[in-house]
Amino acid sequence: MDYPQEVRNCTGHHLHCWPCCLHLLQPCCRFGYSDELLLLPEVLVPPLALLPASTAEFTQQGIDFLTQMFAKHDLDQDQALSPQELVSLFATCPLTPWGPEVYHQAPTNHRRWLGLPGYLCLWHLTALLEPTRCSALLAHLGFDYHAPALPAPPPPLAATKERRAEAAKSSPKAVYSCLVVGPRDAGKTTFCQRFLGRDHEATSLIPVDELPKATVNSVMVYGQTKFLVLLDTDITTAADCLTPLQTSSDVVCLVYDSSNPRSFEYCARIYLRYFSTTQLPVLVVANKSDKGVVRQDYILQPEAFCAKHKLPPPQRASARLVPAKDIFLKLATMAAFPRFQAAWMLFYRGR
Ligand SMILES: Nc1nc2c(ncn2[C@@H]2O[C@H](COP(=O)(O)OP(=O)(O)OP(=O)(O)O)[C@@H](O)[C@H]2O)c(=O)[nH]1
Ligand SMILES: [Mg+2]
Repeated sequence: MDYPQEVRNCTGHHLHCWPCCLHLLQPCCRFGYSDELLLLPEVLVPPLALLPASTAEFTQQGIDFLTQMFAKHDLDQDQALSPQELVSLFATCPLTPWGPEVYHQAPTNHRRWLGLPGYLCLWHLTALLEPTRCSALLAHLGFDYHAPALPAPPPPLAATKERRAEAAKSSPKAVYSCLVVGPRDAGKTTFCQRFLGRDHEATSLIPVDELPKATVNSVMVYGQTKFLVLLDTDITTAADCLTPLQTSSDVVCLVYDSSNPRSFEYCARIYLRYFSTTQLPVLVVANKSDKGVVRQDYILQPEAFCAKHKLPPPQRASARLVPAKDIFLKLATMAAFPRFQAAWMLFYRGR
C-alpha cells in the first residue's frame, strides 16, 4: 500500500503522529494508544500484583516523579497548586481525576489550595483505594514504565507485604487505613475533618455532595512519617454489613456520642460482631465531650467494656475544643505497631 509521505515517515510517536496513526494502527498500539487515541493502560502499565491483604504504596521513584510534576506545574512557585495549575497538571489525562471534594480530603494551605504535603497525601490515598487507576494515571502524566535502562528502573508503585495474623510487632508500611465507625450523628464526619485541622463550623460549610468518604494526613510515629487514611463509614444500623475492604483496615476507630445515652451500644455491637475475634487494633472515642458525658444505656459502661476486651480506655474528643490531634497519633501508632501494646503507652497518658 502506498502511504503518503508523512505516514511513511511516521515514528509512531505519541500525539504528533496522530494523522498517520489513523492509517497505521500498529504504531499507535505499539505506543499504547488505541484507534481513538486513548492510552491503553494494559499496554503501557505493567499489572500490579496485589495479594488480598496487601496494598499499593509509592516507591521513592514514584514520589520523585510526583514531586517533579508538582514543581513543573507550580508555575508561580508559591509551593501550592492553584485550581488552574491543577487542571494543567492533569491536562494529559482523559478526565481531571480530582474534583472539588479533594480539598476536604487532605490538608490545604491558607488559600485552601494543595501544597506539596496535601498533594502527596492525595496520591497516597489514590494508591491505597484505587491502585490500578493510580498506575494508569501515572502513565497519563508521563511516567514511562518501559524506559530503557539497565538495571530496569524501579516501578512507581509496589505491593506491601501481606498482613498475617502472626505479623511482626511493627509494620513496615507507610500508609495505613483506619475505619471510622459509629452510630448516626456520632460526629464521624466532623471527626474525620478534624484530622485536617478543621472544626465543626468549617465542616458544616462543606456542600453535601463534596463530603468525602476518606480523609488523609501525615502523622509522625516514633520519628517516622506515616500516612493515615480515615474511612468514614455510613452504615446506619449495627445490623448493616461492613464490607471485607472495611474490615481489613489497619486500625478501627469506634466513635460514639458521649452525650447521648443510646450511642455506645452501636459501637459495642459492631465490636462484638466484627472485631472481638480479630487481632485488629481498636480505639474507642467518646465524641462530643464538650456536651458532657452521660451514662450509657448498655450492660457495660464504655470504660468497663474496654477493660473487659483489653482495649485502650475510651478517648475523649470534641470538635469544639482544642484539636484532638493526639487521637490521630494514637490511631497511627496502633496501625504501625498492631501487636506491640507497649508502644501504645501514650494512650494512658493525658486522655
Ligand atoms: N457539640 C458538638 N457537636 C458536634 C461535635 N462533632 C459533631 N458535632 C455535630 O453533630 C452533628 C453530626 O455531626 P456529623 O459529623 O455529621 O456526624 P456523623 O456521625 O458523620 O453523622 P452521619 O453521617 O449522619 O451518621 C453536626 O451537627 C455536628 O456539627 C462535637 O464534638 N461537639
Ligand atoms: Mg457523616
